[in-house]
Amino acid sequence: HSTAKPTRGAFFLLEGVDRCGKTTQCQRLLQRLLQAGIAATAMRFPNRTTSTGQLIDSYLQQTSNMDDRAIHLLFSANRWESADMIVEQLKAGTSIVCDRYAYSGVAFSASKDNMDLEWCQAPDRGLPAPDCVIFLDMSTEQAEERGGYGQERYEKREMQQRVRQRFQELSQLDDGVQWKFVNAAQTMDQVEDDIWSIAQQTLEQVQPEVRQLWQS
Ligand code: NYM
Repeated sequence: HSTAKPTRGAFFLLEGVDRCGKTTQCQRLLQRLLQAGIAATAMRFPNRTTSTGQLIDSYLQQTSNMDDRAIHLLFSANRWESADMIVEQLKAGTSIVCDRYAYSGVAFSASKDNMDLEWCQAPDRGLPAPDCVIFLDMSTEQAEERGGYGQERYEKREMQQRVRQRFQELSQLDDGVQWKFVNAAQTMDQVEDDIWSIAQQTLEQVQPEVRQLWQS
């Protein structure tokens, strides 16, 4: 056994329903990693800064409409644009803290009528796979107690309930990606500590190869 540092960075993915505190916790995890001397960077999807991201942003803000399949594929393209960069960062030893990814892509799209889960998974197959999914779990009621939803598309109770259900289904896929459930209704400090211990375990278990998502 050796005490050698992992050969690459770890890919931490935080997922959850809207208003679960994901964005705050991504910042906190990034800080903890940096303070521990671990090279790390933050990422979020959708990345609204690219040209696909701008189309997505206007769809979410309801200033444009799009076919359900077209917007789904755009969300996926928005991730593929970063795929090479993700692998390069990990191989260079930089860990990634990512706010949403393909699981959000499937959970939201597959919560719409006539959108099949497997159809939704297909375009994201082969993306760089995360080393763990840290799921910030919270009931729809608890999320709503946090001051209600915003003005964006999908920020409605019925949709959020379906999305949570879809996330549950995705967590049970035998896709080789470990899911860790964190009770997001705790205080911010408690949630941060839970995430930090998961992150430390994950760092110890990182395998040299970056795996491909949903590839048999
Ligand atoms: N969303 C996010 C999707 O519908 N598909 C995706 O692939 C991703 C990454 O966009 N309600 C939804 C979930 C959110 C919304 O996310 C914007 P955020 O984290 O609020 O910027």
